[in-house]
Amino acid sequence: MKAALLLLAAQGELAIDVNQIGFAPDAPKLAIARTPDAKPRDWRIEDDTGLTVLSGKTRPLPADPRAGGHQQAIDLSALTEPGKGYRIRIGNATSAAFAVAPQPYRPLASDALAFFYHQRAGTPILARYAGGAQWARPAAHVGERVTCFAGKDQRGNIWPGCNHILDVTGGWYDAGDHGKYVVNGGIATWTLLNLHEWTAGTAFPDRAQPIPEAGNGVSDLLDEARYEVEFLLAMQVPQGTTMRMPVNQNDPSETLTFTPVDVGGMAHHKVAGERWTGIPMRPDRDPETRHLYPPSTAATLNLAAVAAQAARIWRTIDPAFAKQCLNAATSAWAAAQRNPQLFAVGDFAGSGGYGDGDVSDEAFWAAAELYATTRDPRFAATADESPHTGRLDGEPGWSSVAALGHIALGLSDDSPRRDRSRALIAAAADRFERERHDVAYRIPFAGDRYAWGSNSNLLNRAMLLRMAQRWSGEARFGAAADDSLDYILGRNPMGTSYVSGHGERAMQNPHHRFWARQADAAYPGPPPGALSGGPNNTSMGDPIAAKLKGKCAPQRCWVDDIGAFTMNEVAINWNAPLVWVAATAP
Ligand code: 9MR
Repeated sequence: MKAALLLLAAQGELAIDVNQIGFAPDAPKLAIARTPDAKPRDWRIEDDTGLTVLSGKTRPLPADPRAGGHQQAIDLSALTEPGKGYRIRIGNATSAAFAVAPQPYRPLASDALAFFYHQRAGTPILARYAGGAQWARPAAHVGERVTCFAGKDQRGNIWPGCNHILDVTGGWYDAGDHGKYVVNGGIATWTLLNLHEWTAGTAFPDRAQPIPEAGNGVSDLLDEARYEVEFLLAMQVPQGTTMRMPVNQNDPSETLTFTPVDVGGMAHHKVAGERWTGIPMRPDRDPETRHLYPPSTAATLNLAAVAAQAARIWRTIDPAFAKQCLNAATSAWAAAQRNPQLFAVGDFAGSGGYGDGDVSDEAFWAAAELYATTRDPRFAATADESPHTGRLDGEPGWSSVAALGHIALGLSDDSPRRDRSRALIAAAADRFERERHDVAYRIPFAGDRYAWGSNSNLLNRAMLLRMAQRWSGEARFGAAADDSLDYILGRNPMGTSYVSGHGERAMQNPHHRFWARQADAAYPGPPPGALSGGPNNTSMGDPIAAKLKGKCAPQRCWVDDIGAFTMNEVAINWNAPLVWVAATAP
């Protein structure tokens, strides 16, 4: 019955889905037509004067339950003449405009990085950097000197608080909320720093971006990343600190037992408000009391990994900062060794959990980064003993970071470990690349479970594919990475570019407390370059998603609505791989 309804909903539609930025002249170019039936149709492409420049017939594709309805392929690879404002037409249906141009994703990469400037806490966002007065805002959460949450969490566990106060001003807001989380800050920062390493420092050189640090002689990519690295460092607990903590309890639903623990060198899991604020909410108007939340092993290992990575990057650029990072990394590592099982189990109101009951991948990642930076054989031995050494299950995400460790080793100059990690990444890329041939929209993900932030999963796959392409020379890997970008930018059954401001039919109403025009006309819409989390058919927990439950094909479980936080939020760990993939696109 439900399936029948789906089919009905899809019937009668005639639409053309295409990457709304466009293509490099020599790139393969695929668009997808959604048609009422499987009958082939004539298509033509018009240029911006209305002249037909190419035509052909659609090729019906096998039914794909991930998309629902009927899809047909339009191969426009023969369109190589540079131009703007091309459109594909089938009968009365017209695609969004797109361009054929060399390096078409440069502006996208820059706007995607600008997202991080907009998300900065503790500093005013100035019109001259923000791309317009509507996105300027006063400094918020300034002088953020905070202590630990004390009292009852939502499950009735009583947290004792702590005696220290940390100044954790700065860093990036995580997403549409104003929480700052070490776990998620870790992978987001790592991704930007890795882009610096991957491109040998050529991505976003000094003065490439409109940020306050432009002109300081340092890469703007590093300047932006450092804004968060310094926050991560600030989240470290002073040496010699004891706190009462739940140890080795990884089920958040159980009643917790607290024992005294030496937490010196660990990182607090997050700093956030006591309750969720409503929408809209300019951050400087946030009325909530903010607290540090308990340290966790996962946050500590995130700090160890990113600080180790930062230490090798800044070694020549700012040796004193590099040294500070290395000290933080090694002390965090030691603290995590001492406390390998402090899980983030508190069920606190007002912020996300980012809980993770398995930190073996975080330990592998941190050991790999520390080894790559120090070449200390102890870290190599720890990485070698890890269950993650000989395997790579999938793309990275905030809770599964083994791939980041393999990338660190894959970029190191220790040849046996480098080759082993590269081989694992190539094997994963090979699996991803094969998957795209089973999918009507030809993306390197053939599953039918679309996670919270699914667009970022796809982009993280694209990152691994690009790495495999460079290391193997196989063009199919790069083509599969390009397919991911095509999908993100409009070749999807929502007919939407999931990046604000990039494409004629782009996302406009992210779940964000400041880019909240949909909720309040006095607030701005999103600046260009913010990536929607994307379709989510696995945790449809917001009121908009709840209405779609059971009624959408996986790739269509998405609504451009500010209330749809499970489908249309933006987040630092999602925009970071967008920066990576856009900046490395041909
Ligand atoms: O990205 C996170 C996703 O994987 C989780 O399933 C979800 C629910 O715990 O939380 C997401 O992260 C959110 C975080 O908890 C709070 N800030 C916004 C993040 C993106 O929605």
